[in-house]
Amino acid sequence: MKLYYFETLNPRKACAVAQYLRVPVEFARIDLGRGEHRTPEFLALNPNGKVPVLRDGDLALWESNAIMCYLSDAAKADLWPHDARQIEVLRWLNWDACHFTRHAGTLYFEHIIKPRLGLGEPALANVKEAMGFFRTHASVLNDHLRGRKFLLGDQLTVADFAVGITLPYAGAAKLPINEFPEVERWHERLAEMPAWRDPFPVVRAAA
Ligand SMILES: N[C@@H](CCC(=O)N[C@@H](CS)C(=O)NCC(=O)O)C(=O)O
Repeated sequence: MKLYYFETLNPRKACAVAQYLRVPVEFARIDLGRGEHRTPEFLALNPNGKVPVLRDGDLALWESNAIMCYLSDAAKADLWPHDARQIEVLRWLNWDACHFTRHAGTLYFEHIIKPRLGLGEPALANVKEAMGFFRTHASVLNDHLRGRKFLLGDQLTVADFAVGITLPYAGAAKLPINEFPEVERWHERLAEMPAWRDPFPVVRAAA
């Protein structure tokens, strides 16, 4: 299997799960800054021109959540459970895409990606709106996590990898997670995993 990634938010989920489960994937770095995601070869794998993509034989699978689930099945692991818990995981994945990481991702984009790619100053109206939504949804998450180790209780699932993915960037993205102690506690637990802290392969500079 080959995992195409860059050191950004969505590939981080796929890389973290691959590393956590020790799935023997070959990592292929697609440099977004150099437009490597717009080459005909890459667009043949993902017509959306986005990372991550997982290649397994003839399959070219895009969408980070689907990739996490595929990796869990490939490793015969339980991060994507195949019983009644799956509905609960699905609920959190959808909530995350539509609400939590949607707005946290805006703050990540405005404060981290824009300066990194030289795209100008953060758009203040976007930041203000995203900050308001972030607080609303972080409050829901905070209440849910009270008395729970992970989103589904004692069991770590792909939902934790998805919902938590902006939190390693909380400082630079200016996410006010210090207002949400249960979210902070949960994220500290995730950060105990080396695969969460350091999901990306080390890139060696060309000699
Ligand atoms: N919904 C997709 C989003 C993928 C995505 O937006 N990837 C970004 C990096 S985090 C990307 O490749 N952006 C390049 C571009 O849009 O030009 C997923 O979860 O995989």
